[in-house]
Amino acid sequence: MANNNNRCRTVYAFAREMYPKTVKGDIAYGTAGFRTRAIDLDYVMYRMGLLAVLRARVKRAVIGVMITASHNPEPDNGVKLVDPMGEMLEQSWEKWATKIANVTDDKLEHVINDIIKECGIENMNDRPEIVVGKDTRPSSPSLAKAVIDGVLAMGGKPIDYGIVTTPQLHYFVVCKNTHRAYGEPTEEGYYRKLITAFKKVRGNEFNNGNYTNSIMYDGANGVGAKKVKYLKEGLAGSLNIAMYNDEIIGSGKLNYLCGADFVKSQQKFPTGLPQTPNLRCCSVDGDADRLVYYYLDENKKFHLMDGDKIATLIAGYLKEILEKTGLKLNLGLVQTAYANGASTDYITKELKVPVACVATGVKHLHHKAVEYDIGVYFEANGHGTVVFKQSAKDKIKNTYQTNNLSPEQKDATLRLINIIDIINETVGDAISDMLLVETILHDKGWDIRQWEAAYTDLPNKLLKVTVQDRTVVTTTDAERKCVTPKGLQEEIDRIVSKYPKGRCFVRPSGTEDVLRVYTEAATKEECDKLGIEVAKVVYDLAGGIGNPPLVE
Ligand code: 16G
Ligand code: MG
Repeated sequence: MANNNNRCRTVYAFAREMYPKTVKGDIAYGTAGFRTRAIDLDYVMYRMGLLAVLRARVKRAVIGVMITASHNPEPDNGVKLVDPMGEMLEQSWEKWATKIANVTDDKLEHVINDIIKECGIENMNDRPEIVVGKDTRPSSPSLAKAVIDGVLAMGGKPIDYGIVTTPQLHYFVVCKNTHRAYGEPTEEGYYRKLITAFKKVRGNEFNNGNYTNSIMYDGANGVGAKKVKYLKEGLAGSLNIAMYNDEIIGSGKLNYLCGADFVKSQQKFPTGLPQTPNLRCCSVDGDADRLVYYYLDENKKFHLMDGDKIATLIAGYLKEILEKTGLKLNLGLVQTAYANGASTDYITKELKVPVACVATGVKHLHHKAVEYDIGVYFEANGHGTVVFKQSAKDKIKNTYQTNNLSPEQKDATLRLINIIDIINETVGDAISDMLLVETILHDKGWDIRQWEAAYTDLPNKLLKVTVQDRTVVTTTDAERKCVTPKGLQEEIDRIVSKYPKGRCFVRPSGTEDVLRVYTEAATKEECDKLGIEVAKVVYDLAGGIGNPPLVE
């Protein structure tokens, strides 16, 4: 205990001298960690360094800390903690994260002691490794130093990976915790794993049918641009990646008029890419964990292939491959309420893959997906991956070793084995997802229009309503129904029933101080009308402030 006291005093002295709490109010733990203006984050970062070491001691494993504000503007920043198997910090610890981030400097020691006591941490003398990564924001280096100082003050061993994508950081954490069974915990190891598997599946025929091996890539002027350069070299022509929006550090252009979030939320072609018709284009976000595809047709009309389209492509393909292998493994798709109704219909009715719906946020999707032998999960915004149970992977590998497979079965099983290595199972990964989509399109011999033709999205709209207090809205049924305020859901149901194929839900944002209103209907006009009608009711019943609802 004496040692603990010394440790806490070091932590406190450091906090007071270097990272005093500069913001009076509290910062809230959002959907995926803390995120706000970078200038307000020094002390939060230091404290997350402290917390990461405590978490590592409890889990007796390596923990990750990623500094990024993803698709948000360049002056913002944020931090997320990565648990031992690549998951987001366990939800039960969000309360500790919130407490330690918001306590005054003089009480920091108490919170640390509370965590030590409640979690039964006995050994404060070991040096658990904490893996730290950051995106390309100009504020990231000094914030990373704050995290590292926190780790050191608490007696941990920081491993600084410098600028990496969020999914690379998750990968490093899992590699370390599986003692390299998942892969080499280095950037080279990451590229090698993905590229080797990709090239094996692609073989020597780089083109196939209507598929051509060239893609336009929008790097959002961020880490996704920087990292794809290495990938591109390794792919050596098997896939030609034409880079756009690759001004990396300090250009002020991060996510500006480009990137996956811009393309998806504005439903617009990004700046900087050639507007040649029918070219297959893709965009990643500011930390390269989201991916969307799109193209312009001959009439310059924009066509989007979002997370739902990617999810259905992958789930449908995995189902086909599984059938060819003859393996009996259960495959499921996890979506959120944002998934377009047409995608859910298509996947359940045509592809006959079971679908589960969970609340927004990767932590919820990932959690559900691991229940299946093979779980595909995607948010409509382009964040997702595939996870395989260890028993499923073993079964696939063992089957490949048996002698009683037909040539077709053998071929499909080997393909599946390689596909597992293209996928970053640790979290949604734009780069790995892109390689997977390219692999599937290549195998099917499809151009982007053939992919798009699988089903047609229902027109949809996302509106924001600003209210006094967004916590007045609470939801149930994976955010598809409002519980409070009283009467709101009845009003929504009444309005929705007037619109053919109408669907709508309202939820408080986890990252912004607003309510979100999502609507879908048979035509664009009806969808827009439905959105405004519901937004007005929300404004009235949930305490709207400022101007009545505006289209986002
Ligand atoms: C976070 C989530 C993202 C989700 C978004 C919703 C992670 C890694 N990121 O960015 O998945 O779609 O929040 O934001 O979980 P909202 O709550 O403001 O609508
Ligand atoms: Mg992101």
